[in-house]
Amino acid sequence: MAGEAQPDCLFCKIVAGEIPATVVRETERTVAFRDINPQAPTHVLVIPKVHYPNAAALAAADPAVTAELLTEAGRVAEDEKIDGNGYRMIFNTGAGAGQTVFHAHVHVLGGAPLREGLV
Ligand code: DGP
Repeated sequence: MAGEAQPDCLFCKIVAGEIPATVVRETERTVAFRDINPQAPTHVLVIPKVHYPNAAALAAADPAVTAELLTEAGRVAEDEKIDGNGYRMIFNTGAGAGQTVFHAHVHVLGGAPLREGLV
């Protein structure tokens, strides 16, 4: 069923505590943890605990948790003190855009000057 944990999903396993992660924030419905392959001094992923393949599917199914995901991403930026100089939230959607884990997540990146431009 939509939203249910998927047995082969890496991020569902992190939610379940089956794979370790460096968790920096957690709510009843979201988890924020450090990316294993950081692309900036701060690189945190914020995910919903429910499984949807990407952010658009999550937003269509559960607007409330989508809003919480963004609120939590902003709080990560505050906690990490990257909000002053600017930071980036990225939702890669589809393999052609670089998505490799098909469980909705937002990347929070900052702590150094970020390259200008979108692609
Ligand atoms: P994306 O390319 O947008 O699907 O981003 C997936 C991110 O997940 C990528 O930046 C690397 C990260 N990642 C993959 N495996 C793990 C893991 O086991 N632990 C953590 N913390 N991050 C992971």
